[in-house]
Amino acid sequence: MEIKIMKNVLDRNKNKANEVRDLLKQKNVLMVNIISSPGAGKTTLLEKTIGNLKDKFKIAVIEGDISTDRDAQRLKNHGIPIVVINTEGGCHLDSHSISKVLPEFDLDNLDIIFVENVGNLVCPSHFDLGETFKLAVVSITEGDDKPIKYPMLFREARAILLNKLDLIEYTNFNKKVFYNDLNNVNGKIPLFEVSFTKNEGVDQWYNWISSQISSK
Ligand SMILES: Nc1nc2c(ncn2[C@@H]2O[C@H](COP(=O)(O)OP(=O)(O)O)[C@@H](O)[C@H]2O)c(=O)[nH]1
Ligand SMILES: [Mg+2]
Ligand SMILES: [Zn+2]
Repeated sequence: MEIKIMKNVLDRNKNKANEVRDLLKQKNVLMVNIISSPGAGKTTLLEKTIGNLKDKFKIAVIEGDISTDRDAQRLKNHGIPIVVINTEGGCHLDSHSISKVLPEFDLDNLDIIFVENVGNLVCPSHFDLGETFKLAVVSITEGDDKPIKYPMLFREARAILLNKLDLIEYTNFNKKVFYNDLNNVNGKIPLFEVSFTKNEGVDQWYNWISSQISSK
């Protein structure tokens, strides 16, 4: 019985997600669902990426936050449209909440919407938001075992950012182990090794995301 209830929830979420995806396709807007554990660097990624791309593309952000608007505050200097979805403790965003906030944006005047999902490696991977693709962010300080422990995200994502490379010498992060596990889960996925705070490795990421927007 419980299994059936869970399935109904996911089915309803999927149906709404397909509506969202159809609308965004019709409006020619890309939506990127950013998933990571808390603190991997999603908001930092957005601060830097918006700063780099905002002269070229029209960008908006949906901030999923459990109880504050702190991440949105960090982004507001960029002068782009931002909507906060406060999940009131909920550990993931779903397609219904995305569908509800989309009317806040002028979709005819946007190229891309970045969605910062709630920091959590588990259920955000299961809830389709109607995004064009998922982006996984992992960081050196979390350890090298995330692809093997949370394979769903790494299977579903279109690209991975491995952030905080500047800290690798202070940790026991083993790149060989990380890449070997990742290869078993998803061998073909593009991956960018970066340090967003030190602006290292970021140009390849900016080029890749720009090409995704340009070819939408
Ligand atoms: N050393 C280092 N710290 C980083 C890097 N990227 C983010 N941080 C820090 O990690 C913390 C969490 O980052 P944040 O972007 O808020 O993560 P989020 O919870 O995924 O949105 C902040 O103190 C950031 O300054 C990085 O490349 N190197
Ligand atoms: Mg954040
Ligand atoms: Zn959840």
